[in-house]
Amino acid sequence: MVQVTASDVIHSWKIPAFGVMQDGVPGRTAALWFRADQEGVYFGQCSEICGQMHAYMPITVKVVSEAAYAQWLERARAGDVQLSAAEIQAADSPAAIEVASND
Ligand SMILES: [Cu+2]
Repeated sequence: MVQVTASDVIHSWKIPAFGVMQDGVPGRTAALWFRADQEGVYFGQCSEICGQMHAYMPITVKVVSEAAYAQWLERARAGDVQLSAAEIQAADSPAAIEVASND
């Protein structure tokens, strides 16, 4: 489940590969859910013409295995929420990113 809100104007959180879109409204919290069947990096974009910086509001969802999530959660609880250099490099490498499609 994903909770969506905004702090300035109305935005719209959309990930086409998951078939979800939810407005983010200041002062309110909305929720949506989706089922991700494949690991990978999924991209979206704010889908509300929200202002001058609208074109610079990409959305990224990284779907990982339960084991990888548990490992990340353990590190986050210890205060290590920064990506390692290896993770950043892996994310920048086209071979390491499986971009999902709507197929
Ligand atoms: Cu926006």
